[in-house]
Parts: sequence; C-alpha cells; structure tokens
Amino acid sequence: MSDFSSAQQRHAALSAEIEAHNRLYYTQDAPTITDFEYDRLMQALLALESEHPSLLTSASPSQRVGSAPRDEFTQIRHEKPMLSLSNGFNDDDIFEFDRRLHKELGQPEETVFDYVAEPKLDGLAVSVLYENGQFKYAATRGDGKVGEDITQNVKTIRSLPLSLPAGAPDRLEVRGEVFMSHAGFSKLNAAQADAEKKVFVNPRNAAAGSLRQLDSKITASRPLDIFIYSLGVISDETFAMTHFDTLERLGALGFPICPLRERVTGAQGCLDYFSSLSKRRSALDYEIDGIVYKLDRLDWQRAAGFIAKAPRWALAHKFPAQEKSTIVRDIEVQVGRTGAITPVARLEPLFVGGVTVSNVTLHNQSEIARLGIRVGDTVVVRRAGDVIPQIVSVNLDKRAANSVAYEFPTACPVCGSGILVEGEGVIARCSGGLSCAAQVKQAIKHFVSRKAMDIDGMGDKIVDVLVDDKRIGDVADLYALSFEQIVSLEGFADKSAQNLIESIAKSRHTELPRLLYALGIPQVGESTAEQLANTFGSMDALADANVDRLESLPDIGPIVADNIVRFFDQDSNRLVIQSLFDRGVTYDEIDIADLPDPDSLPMAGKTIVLTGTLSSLSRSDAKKKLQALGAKVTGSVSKKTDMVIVGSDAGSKAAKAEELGIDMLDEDALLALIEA
Ligand code: I6G
Repeated sequence: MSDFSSAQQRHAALSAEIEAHNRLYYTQDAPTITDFEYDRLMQALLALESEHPSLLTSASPSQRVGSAPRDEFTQIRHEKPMLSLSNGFNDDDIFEFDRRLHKELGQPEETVFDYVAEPKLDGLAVSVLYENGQFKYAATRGDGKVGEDITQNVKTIRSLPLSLPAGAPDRLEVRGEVFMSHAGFSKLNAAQADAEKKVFVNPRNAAAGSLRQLDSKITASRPLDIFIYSLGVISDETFAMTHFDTLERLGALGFPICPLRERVTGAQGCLDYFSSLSKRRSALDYEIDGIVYKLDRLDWQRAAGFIAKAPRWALAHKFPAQEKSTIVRDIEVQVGRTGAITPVARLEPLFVGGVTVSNVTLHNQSEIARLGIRVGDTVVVRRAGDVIPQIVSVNLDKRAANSVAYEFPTACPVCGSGILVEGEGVIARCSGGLSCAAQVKQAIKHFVSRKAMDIDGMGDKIVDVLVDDKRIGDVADLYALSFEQIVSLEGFADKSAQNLIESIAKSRHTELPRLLYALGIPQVGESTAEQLANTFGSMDALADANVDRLESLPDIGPIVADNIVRFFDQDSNRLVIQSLFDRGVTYDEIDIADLPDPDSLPMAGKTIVLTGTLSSLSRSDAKKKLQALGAKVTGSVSKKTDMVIVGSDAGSKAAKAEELGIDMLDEDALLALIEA
C-alpha cells in the first residue's frame, strides 16, 4: 500500500473514532475517554492533514477546531424562508390557536389534534444544509430570507454531525437553535473574568457573541450546543408524515434533538405539558422562554399554511415574567448628567429571566416609600423578556427586627452639595451643577458617545480618570488634551494614545445635529436636536431663539423650550460652547432656506413606530427616511400611533399595535412608501 493510501485509511479511521467520541460526549453525555486522550486523537488527525493537505475535507473533524479568521460574513439566501413564530401568552390563546386551526382545516370540534410540544430555547436560530451526506453550509436566520454564512463557526459545535450516515436524503436542510448551557456559560464567564475580558450578561448573549466571531477558533473554544427542531429543504418528500417522526428520524441520523419533546393531545394536552415543564424549568441546564406547539400531521401543516412570516400550525407559548427573591445589600444613589439623583438597590446577585441581576433602579424617593424598602430586606425581583428588572414587593415576614427605615440623602454623595427635591419626591437633583464631578463625568461621557461626537476609544474609565486627575473639567478640555497627557495614563501605549488623539481630532469637524445632541441640553434627544438644527441652521441662531419660537415647532413643548432657553442663558454653557469653537470644533451650517415647509411634506402629522429587524436598511436609516417625509418616529406604540413598521422578530410592539388596531406595514410596504 502506498504511503498516501495508508494515510488515507488512517485518516478515515481517526475521523470516525473522533466523531464517535463527539457523539458520546456531546449528545449522549457519556464519554468513554479522557479529554487528554481525545486531544491526542485530534492532534494525530491534524498532523496527518498537515502532511497530506488533500485529506482535509470539509467534513473532517479537524474543522471543529476552527479555521483562518474571515474579514466579514458573506450572505446566504435561504432556499426556504426561515420563519418566526406567533406568540401566545395564556390558556385562551392556546384554545384559540387550536380553534383557528380546526376552522382553517375544516375539521369539526370533535376531532382532537395531536401536537408536538417542545421547549423554546433562548438561543439563536440557524439553518444547516447537508448535500450528499456532507455538511455544506450554515447560516443565521438574518431577515428570514437572507442570512449570514457562519459555516466555519457552526462546524465547531461538536454535537452537530459533519457527515450523515448512508440513507440520509441527498439534500437535507435542518433548522435549530444554538445555545449555551448554564454550566458552559458559568465556566466561560469565569475564564473571561480571569483573563480580564468581557463577561457576558446571559447565556443567549454569550451564544450570540460566540457564533458571530469572524475567527472560528474563538467559536471553537466556546461551549456551544444545538438542538434541531425542524426541516428546511429536503430532497426526500417521504422522509416522515408527522413532525414527531421527523424529529425521530433526524435523531436517528445523528442530529441532537431536544429530549423533552412530547406528542400531546389537543389544546389541553399542550397546556398540561406547559404546566409540567414550567415546574421543571429552573432545574434545566439551559434557558427556555416558552413552549412551542406544532400540529403533528405534516399534510395538515401544509394545508394550514402561513400568516405573514409565521406558520399557522405552530405557536410559541411564552412563559410569564419570572420572579425570584433576593436580599437588598444596600441602597445607593447615582448622579446623572443633569444632576438627577436616582436611587439604586444593590442586590445579592440572582439569576432571573435569563440574566444575572445585581442592581435594580428604584426610580425615585416616592417609589422607595411606596415599596417601603429597607437595606437588608428580602425582595421579589421580576424580569420579563427584554424589560428591565424591577422590585415588585418586600417580604415583611423576613424583615430583621433591628431594620431601620431608609433615609433619602439630603446631600449629593459625590460633591456634597444639597439635593433639591421637586414633585413630591419624584425628582431629586444635585444642586452642584458643573462643580459636581459626577455631573461633569456624565456630561463628558454623553458628549463623546457614538450618537454624539463619536470619539472612538474614549471609554467611561478614561473619562473618570481624566476628571479625577483634573486633566479635564468640561467637554471643551477634551480638545486641549495632549499626547503626553494620554500616554501617561495607565493602560496606554504610544499607539493607543496616538489613536485616541486621532479620534479626538477626527471628531472636531461634525454635523450640527450631533453637536447639539452632544451638549446634553435636558430633554433634547437626537430627533429634537435634528429638528432644531434643521430649523435654525446654526448654533448662534438657536442660542438666540426665544421660548415662543421654540414652542411653535411641532415636537417641542413648553418644558423642552424652557430647557433650551435656560441652557443658552447660562454663561457657563455659553463659555464652554465658545471654547469648543476656539479649540477647533466646526460644523457644516445648514442652509435653512433650502428646506421644505415641514407641513407640506407627504407624511406630516403621522406618528410611526419601527419594530423588529429590517433587512435592507438599518432602523436609523429607515427613521431618517421617514422623518425626511415629515413623519414623527417614536419608540412606543400608543393610541396616537398612526402606523407600525414591523420587521422580523418583532415583539411586544407588534402585538400592541394589533391589539389597538393600528395599521401595520412590513418592510416591502415601507420601501414602497419611501419610494412613492
Ligand atoms: O424559533 C423557534 C424555536 C423553536 C422555532 C421553532 C422551534 O421549534 C421548537 N420552530 C419553528 C417552525 C420556527 N421557529 C419557525
């Protein structure tokens, strides 16, 4: 036998052996060799491939260790769109889902449907295509039509087969959820913390961050796992007749399938499964955010079809907000950019609703009084979906006998100035103004932030040090910083100091809306800044505007108008602005004569909300385009909203719009609207 054919045989044997150990370890949780022995097998395989590069095929287990970093992700168009799921939140929603399906399929009430119930993992959806039994590519969901090519990264997930046994369909696309177990997440975060790298807030973010690495070697080092839950394209139409059998067959081909899947009977069977899994949820080693029910018969699935971007035959039953108890270690107050004092409860860290929570805002003094909260109290913390965690109640039975009522401070904890309280304890403000280091720091952090002057590399810690060391006292001082001053800071080398100097220099020339927003005038956000810039055209013209003129603008009420006038009335603010210009800050003046009359624009007077992900333009571009047509784009849906633009993965805003009967447009309709 030639050298090469013996290497070929050895390669095939080693590959099969490694993949068998991958299955034992990752799918069956029953390893039969040590990590050391596994590494030896992998090293032997890598050595063979380095000696005979032609042995390195796309299905070699060596692909599991990652490959050369990429510059960017390329795109893959899904042959079959990747859908999202409709949501249900209570028993009625599930009965209604079942009733609707009966109606759609023309089945009498007495026919009881079989459903398959599976946990909905909180991870990232991916699609993986196999051709002739070999892993061809993997893609993210993206907008459902086009995703990103993450082939090299997904290949590193060891529980996913790289090749399929004989008998697998020639073309087989599987879809599933990539996730990170709690155990893997804790281990990863401990390692990240040891290496002084970023720790992740929850397993989902860790999984997402790991999967979207341009360097697949980093992905390979992350404990990712996957459960396959459905098919995309398949060349064999007789693969299975039911969803349950589809999962069974996929399992037999070596795919990891969630072991908690169950075939259940009727809507009541779905609800029984939901209640039984809700009880086991906290004991699972992975995060789930609901249960997915799917009509079992595939012919009925096909007949039921789709509404918008979701199948009619499936429903995600979401878990309600999670609540858990913990102890309040302390109550501290934070000082914001405009001196606003916000009390924050420092908690014994707890894992709730998918994140570790150690700080929860208490909003204001009257909220503290409403809850009657004290340091040392046991409290119930609630977190649902993306909503920020909140304390909902205090367990008085667990209150210590020697506990004392919390007293709101009367002096700023940072500068010692008095705290002024307005509005029955709702607003508390440090009276120190720009003599308060906390306010100065916050103002500078806002000024340098991405949507303001966008000074890349000027992080929070650097601002803290620069202010504490009195190297800067206001935003204009940033433009007087020297290379020597920066390079002398801890953690800076010549190159990083030079980069920061260049970022500062680059920000000198900017646009008026950015500069106005960066100044941090109370209640002047990005869109107000833009409106002010487009109306007045220059800083001087705005500074001279009076309250009446400001209030005549569509989005500016008396409070914002008053804030703007007061801001420009303060000598200290005028001095800082002058010193910004003296230190070389410039902006392009806007020729206001060129601007159309806002009332004559086609969407004048319309209030629009954007939700979900858009595929062909970013949300901020869409917002700008709508604003240019005269629309007001806001962040929350209310009765005043005229229209909601719904991208993929839209959540509660779309549901609210539906509830309020507000017009909803998808991305294609939005593009048509912009073009028209
Ligand atoms: O996002 C999903 C999570 C889980 C799913 C899903 C699922 O089944 C257990 N199934 C389908 C069909 C879709 N998304 C579109």
